[in-house]
Amino acid sequence: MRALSGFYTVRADAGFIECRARGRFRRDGLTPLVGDRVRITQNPDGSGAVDEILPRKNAFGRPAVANVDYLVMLLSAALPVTDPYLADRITVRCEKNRCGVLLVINKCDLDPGETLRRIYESTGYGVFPVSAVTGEGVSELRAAIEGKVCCFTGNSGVGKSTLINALAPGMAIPTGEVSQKLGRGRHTTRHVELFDIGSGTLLGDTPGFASFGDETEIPILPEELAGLFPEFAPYAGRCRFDDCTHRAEPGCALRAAAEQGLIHPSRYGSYLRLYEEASKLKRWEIETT
Ligand SMILES: Nc1nc2c(ncn2[C@@H]2O[C@H](COP(=O)(O)OP(=O)(O)O)[C@@H](O)[C@H]2O)c(=O)[nH]1
Ligand SMILES: [Mg+2]
Ligand SMILES: [Zn+2]
Repeated sequence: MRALSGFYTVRADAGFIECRARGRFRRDGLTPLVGDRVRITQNPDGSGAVDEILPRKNAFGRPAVANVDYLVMLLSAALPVTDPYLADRITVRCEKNRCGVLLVINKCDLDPGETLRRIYESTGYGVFPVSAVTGEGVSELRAAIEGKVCCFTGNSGVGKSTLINALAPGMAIPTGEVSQKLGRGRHTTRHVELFDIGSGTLLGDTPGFASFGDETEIPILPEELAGLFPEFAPYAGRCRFDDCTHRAEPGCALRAAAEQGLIHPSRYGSYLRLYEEASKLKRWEIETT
């Protein structure tokens, strides 16, 4: 439930147990993450030791959380207006990490965000128009995340703190972009925690868009990118060329689908931009190895 300076707070049947990790984790280059399922041994003094980390469904570098069921991304058509490209960078990262995605269109009292709604309803991801201020749509979102491990992300000012408070009224969840740096100099430690907001729903760290993901994430290769847009799946293998990159090749089924509006042009546009980015990364990697 919590990681802080080499101490891991584990929720067990017997309650919360403060644990250290066995030395061999360090030797194996493994660190327990918040969200991990672990086996522990309890010491006579009540403290514990993490003996084993059970296989992970997924893991993120930032937020440093494992076994996330849903990344809940907040978007808004009112200020600050969300750039869908920034959101698409993150949906792709979630697909790569095998993590579910929910899209919340917040500030619907100011602007219903019809365009964002059309873009993301076309992806198949769950889309929730809400207003964290009026409470509209909040109970539907609460039901969708019941019993799940979730992390929220979105631009600064999009309403993450307000929405988390609306989901868990009176719980005073510390939502101020929860990753804090404690200490100075060489021994800078990050504090990460999961909060139980009831009904088995656990809320993890809440990074802004800008700090989502980090250098520890596995790079995404250009040729795998199309597979990370779930709504592109019906067109897989239907292009004229087997090695189609879905950019300018003749007979590209995916580009044709985008031109016909079967794939949202905003998502196809993000694909093209991300492809360029991923290609640069790949060239750089080849040059340095
Ligand atoms: N009108 C309106 N304002 C909102 C809504 N959600 C958040 N806000 C306001 O937007 C500002 C930023 O919200 P905050 O929760 O701090 O955003 P965060 O930076 O993502 O945590 C605050 O002034 C909130 O009151 C909403 O649904 N409707
Ligand atoms: Mg906040
Ligand atoms: Zn193609």
